[in-house]
Amino acid sequence: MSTAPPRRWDIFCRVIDNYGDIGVSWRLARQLAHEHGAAVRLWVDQLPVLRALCPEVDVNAAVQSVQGVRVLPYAEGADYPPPADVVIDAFGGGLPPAYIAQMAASAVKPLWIVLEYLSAESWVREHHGLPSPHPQTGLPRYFYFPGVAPGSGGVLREADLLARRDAFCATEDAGAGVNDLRAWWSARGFDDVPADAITLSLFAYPHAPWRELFSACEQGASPVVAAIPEGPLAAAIREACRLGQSRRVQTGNLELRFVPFVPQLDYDTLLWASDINFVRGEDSFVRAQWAGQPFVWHIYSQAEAAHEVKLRAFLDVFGEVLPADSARVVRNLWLAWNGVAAAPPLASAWPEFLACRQAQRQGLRLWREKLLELGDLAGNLQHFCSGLVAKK
Ligand code: TRH
Repeated sequence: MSTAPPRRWDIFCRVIDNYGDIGVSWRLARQLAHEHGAAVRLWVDQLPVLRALCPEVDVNAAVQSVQGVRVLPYAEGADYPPPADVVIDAFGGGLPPAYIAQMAASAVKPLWIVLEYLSAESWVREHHGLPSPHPQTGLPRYFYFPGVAPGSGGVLREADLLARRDAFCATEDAGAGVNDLRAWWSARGFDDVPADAITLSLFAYPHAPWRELFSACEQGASPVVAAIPEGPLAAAIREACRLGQSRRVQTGNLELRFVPFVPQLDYDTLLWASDINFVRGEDSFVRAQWAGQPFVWHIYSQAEAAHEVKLRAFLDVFGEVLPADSARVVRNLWLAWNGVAAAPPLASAWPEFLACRQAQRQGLRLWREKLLELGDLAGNLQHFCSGLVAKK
């Protein structure tokens, strides 16, 4: 019987769309390698998508080591080396049949973990960690659910994340960080942000009701500066407003700044430096929670409006750390931003949201404590797998 924690990990990621699948897989891979001394291979089917998050990646390399992780191509018909101790099937995208055959032929069967999507729904507690042996081979397979409530796998958080975030925000509060912010904007070719402006980072899917948001900001009492990362939303705004390739546009009290899509390691800084963060999908949504600034989630749409159930489930648990009135205001804006039928108009939800930013920041400090109590996803996963290996 072996009790040593599993050291060799294979993570298989098929990019369905956008950046979330690889965003989570890459973050997990790095953390397992850096903080748990694991030998990690990340198998990914779309290297250019990983490259957007990590510019060091060579899209033409068959095998490469990047930030302590071996990155390899995930291809259906390819040959695979002997499997690792733990195999992560990211978001249930599936494993290549040739690799499964190798797993089945191994003397010591690897652990197969299906890493699921994050959800705050209560059923997660009953399904998290359950065994579900692979029907064709009988290989041991388990479902693992990230989550924000006890009984789930928690969310990803690097060991030094909060110290880095707190150091950045402390210098901001003391005024010293102004230089960092100035440098951030000037490195991207922009003037400094006016001192009285509310800054937004705006990462959302193109179908978000951005016109309503912009119109509320244009007419608002305070100047607003919105940083919009290049991508489908920026393209949709440019096209609809006939902005051509302009990088900066002033309209009423709103200034739009189109900023480059930054490497994943830099994205946190944008969140920390913004007064309000609009985020989407899964990974940016989690990073906004750790950033601790008021945020608005544009959830990934699913068939039959399944995402609305997920959205409301999160709002229910998140609302517990907010005063009742602020919880109502946050819910209203999030439902409006997600186009939920019968949501109040964004025009009225937005100023109310702005007015309770302080209460939201306080609530987010409590939220952070709650998330910390869950441990972090990579550490929890390591612990879970070590336990299973010890039982073998
Ligand atoms: O890109 P997303 O919408 O990704 C996904 C996928 O669509 C997936 O199929 C879906 O199931 C899932 O959402 C729920 O959103 P997400 O998860 O926030 O991923 C974005 C990643 O991009 C995240 O790791 C942060 C990173 N990022 C940068 O590195 N630089 C940037 O400038 C920005 C804006 C984001």
